[in-house]
Amino acid sequence: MEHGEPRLIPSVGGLATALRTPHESGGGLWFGWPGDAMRSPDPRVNELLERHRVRAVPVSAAEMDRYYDSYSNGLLWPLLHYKTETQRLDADRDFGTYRTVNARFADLLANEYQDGDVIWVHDYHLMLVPGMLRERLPTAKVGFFLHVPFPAADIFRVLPQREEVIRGLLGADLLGFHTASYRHNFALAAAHVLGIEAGIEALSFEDRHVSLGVYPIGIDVAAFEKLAREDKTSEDADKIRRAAGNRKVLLGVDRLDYTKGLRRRLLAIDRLLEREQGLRDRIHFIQLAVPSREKVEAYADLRRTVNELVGRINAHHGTPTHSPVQLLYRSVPISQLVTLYRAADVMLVTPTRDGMNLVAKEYVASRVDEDGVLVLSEFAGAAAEMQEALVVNPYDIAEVANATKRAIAMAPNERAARMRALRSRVAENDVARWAGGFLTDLARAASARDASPQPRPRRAADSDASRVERALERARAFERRLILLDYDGTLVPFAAVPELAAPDAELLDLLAELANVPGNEVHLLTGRSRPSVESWLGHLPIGLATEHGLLSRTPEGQWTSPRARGGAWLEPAVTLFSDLAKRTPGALVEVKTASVAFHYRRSDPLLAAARLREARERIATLPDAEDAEVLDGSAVLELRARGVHKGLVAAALATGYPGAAVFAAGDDRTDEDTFAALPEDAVTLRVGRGSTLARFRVFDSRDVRALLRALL
Ligand code: ADQ
Repeated sequence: MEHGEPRLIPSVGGLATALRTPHESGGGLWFGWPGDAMRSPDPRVNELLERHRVRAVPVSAAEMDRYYDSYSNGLLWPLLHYKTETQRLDADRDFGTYRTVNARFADLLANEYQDGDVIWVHDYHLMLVPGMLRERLPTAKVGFFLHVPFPAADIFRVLPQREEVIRGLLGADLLGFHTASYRHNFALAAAHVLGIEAGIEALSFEDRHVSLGVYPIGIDVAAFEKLAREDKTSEDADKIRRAAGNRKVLLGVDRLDYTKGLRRRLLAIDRLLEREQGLRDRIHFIQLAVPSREKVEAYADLRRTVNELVGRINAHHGTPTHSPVQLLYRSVPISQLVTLYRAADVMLVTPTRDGMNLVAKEYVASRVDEDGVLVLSEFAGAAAEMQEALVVNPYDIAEVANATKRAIAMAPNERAARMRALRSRVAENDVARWAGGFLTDLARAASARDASPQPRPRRAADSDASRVERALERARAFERRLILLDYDGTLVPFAAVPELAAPDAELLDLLAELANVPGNEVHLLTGRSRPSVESWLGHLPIGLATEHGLLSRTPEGQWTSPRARGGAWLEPAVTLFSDLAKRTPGALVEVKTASVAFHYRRSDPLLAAARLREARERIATLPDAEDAEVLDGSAVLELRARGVHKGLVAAALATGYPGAAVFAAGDDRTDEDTFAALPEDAVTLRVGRGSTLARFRVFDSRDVRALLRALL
């Protein structure tokens, strides 16, 4: 607002610049929180936002405390930067608000979505949005880019909401990271948390393919070069140098954040000046720090320590006419920033962790004179592309001090050689290339999904309880009802050990009552083998289809002969799986009549992935391998006789009981075969998450039981 007239000031940040062109030429919309502008009663503010195709997502001040300061910046940010000890202790309780705000973004996006649109979600504040969009818009092209590091799986596992967060991210078609190691960390964390197979460039999850890509963000190189070449910039840079006397100018430019390594950087300067007293009057270190996230406690603490350190260094190493460190708490316009970059003999970029770090790239882009030395932390994503810098471990204070000394003394020809190499790489991978690369891959990932055969379009299953109840009421009005039920995860919750998932008295009564209603026929369709199912439920007048329908029993208790036999492949497959399990801690093998399964939920994901690759190769060489098929389940690889699945049983039961209303419930991939085989008007129910062919969705087995009771 200036003189009462609202103005929109374009952000100079790399992201905003990168997306300006696709935004303007492609008719895009920005969705975001516009800060205080939202509270302005001035209608012109809205007009202005509208004109620039910005959609404001409202977030109240109270929500901002919980969503942004607490959960996002007090809990996620430190975790993603390996600073678990800095996490706000009780921020986990603000996850509800994080979810609410994420859902608001998803709702507003879904409202404005048009067929063919591409949605690109950015950063750790919005990690649930891709999954929420997938539920609302099953066929939308959704990409997600993480601007910060993705930490090692053992650190990520600390997050109480890890599963919901990973599921949220996996709603995307393409997930982008700055470096190959972040991508790798993510793939392993996802494999670990969800018990899915680890992959490097893609993960398969709930029948979908999620691509994982590496896109190191760049900067608007041309803009920095242009500013750097202006006469005024050179003149001002000279002024800074003159003011510094004959001293070497060292520079640090950071947000005031504990991940940026400011404290250790200052300690390194302190160490250097202590050891090399001759340097005391020969360096001038300018540290620019923009205050940020001041409501988060850890940031106030940081400011205090930084002040103390600077005071100590200047008190110990200063002279009556010179203080070695000059600390400025402020943000400066980009032209001044470039001037400083041009003036700095040595640029210190030493974060303890940083997704990328754009300052390193901005410094290099501004050095059109091919001079200057960059000291760069190996824990900044930028180090993956900028090996010609003096790369240091920021935790090793002596090493940083040495590198700084080396930078100060470096010969001009070495400086120029290193800088030229850095400049050409930064110029090549600028921000336009970053955005273009991501969007091209996203289009490819999403069209691969559209092209893959899908028997019936997936729909967003309806979780409105009253609509399920109405559908059941209609079913009740029929004279005959066919009820098909999965067992584990549908009628009972998962147990630690399969043998512990025995039916409770309430369930036994419910099934008996259902089966005794005239016109009802109840069948259990399960992957379990005959003995356990028979011992638990054999006394009830219900049908039992075990091993996914290989062996069935009529409600009257008549077992039919198996639909298929094990074949010559079975025995060697058991030997193969047992051999793999022996070499895979935590894995176990389950042998059934005509199938064998390798369970790896409790194994190391990377090891399991290697074993699965080996398993697939060796399965192909088994005798009569073509009679068997591989089924990828949740943390289980099963090899079974080809052509046996719940869908066959479901279809046979439906034709064998004509004119009946059909009700079916299940919770995993194998139940999708059931849903696919049933007529459109069947009341199909998916328990839990995941894309599904079912019409309705409920949360857990308690909901299923309640609905079955309603059927009585
Ligand atoms: P940030 O943590 O904000 O970004 P960074 O990449 O260094 O970190 O970007 C900071 C930006 O702010 C730079 O463009 C810099 O010029 C500017 N800036 C810093 N101090 C300034 C000052 N005093 N005055 C003016 N401008 C200043 C997050 C991740 C990074 C990742 C980016 C982009 O934490 O790792 O590189 O997103 O993906």
